[in-house]
Amino acid sequence: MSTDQPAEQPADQPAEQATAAASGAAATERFRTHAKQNSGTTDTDTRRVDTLVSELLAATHAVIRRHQVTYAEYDALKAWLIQVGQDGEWPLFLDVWIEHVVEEVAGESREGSKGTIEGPYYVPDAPRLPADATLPMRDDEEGTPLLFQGQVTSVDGTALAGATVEMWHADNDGYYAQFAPGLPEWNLRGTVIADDQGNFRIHTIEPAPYRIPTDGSCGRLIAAAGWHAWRPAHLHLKVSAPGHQRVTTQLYFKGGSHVQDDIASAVKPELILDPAPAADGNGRDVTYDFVLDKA
Ligand code: MBD
Ligand code: FE
Repeated sequence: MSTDQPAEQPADQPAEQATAAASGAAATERFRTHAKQNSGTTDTDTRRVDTLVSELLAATHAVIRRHQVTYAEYDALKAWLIQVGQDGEWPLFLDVWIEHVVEEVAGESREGSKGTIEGPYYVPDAPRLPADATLPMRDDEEGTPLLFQGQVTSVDGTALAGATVEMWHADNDGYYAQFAPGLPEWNLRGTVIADDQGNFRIHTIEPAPYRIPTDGSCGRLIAAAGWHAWRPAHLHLKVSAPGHQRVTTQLYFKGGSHVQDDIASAVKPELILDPAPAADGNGRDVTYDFVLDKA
């Protein structure tokens, strides 16, 4: 993942040189070494594979008949599918256009805090930090300072001492460490351990909206279909505690661009923050509490 990245680049060569192929390759490698639920087709029942794949194919056949799909269109699809793999953009494609429904199904029976998709850019084992912490960042990290604080409790109201709050997000240019060149390995990524009351205070900066790379296959699809390429600015989180289900979520900013039309369909009303001007006059503060379902 980070191993084939150039080491630190000079400050005059910022992350704008990020390419779809480089971030796609990193996301593909990350998935191979740490698939979301660590499972594959090997433990899926034959009859279920038959049902799911047969219905998926039948849905595709129906679209071809309904829209009289031509050989030219079939070949364009074939070329595009081949290229998605070559660009390493399957994680991006799947997480942007499909994962939200998988998450909807998976989260249906949970009562605690709402989750949403994980996306392609989570990396486990970010540096462990105390309950009152600043995420790793560059000395001259740009962006509005943000204090994100809250408490982790169980659905029964008990404070969850020592809960783990993993946070990762893009920088002020919309780039993720380990998936764009020139960023320190753990920039804006951390594993915060809540205090004995389940409280945490995380100092970071507000991320910029994320734009799907335009130079790869997903970008070509977006252009060909006349869509936009944007996700609203967001913080990614995984919150966990012993005896409880881990929640994977994202939080957005009220009034931010594309909160209403996220290309990844991953915004829910419960996930929109409304930060206030900071008490110390520097940036913004927001409180958001997490409630975890029992395991
Ligand atoms: C992201 O940052 C993201 O969170 C998702 C879901 C897809 C692409 C980029
Ligand atoms: Fe993201």
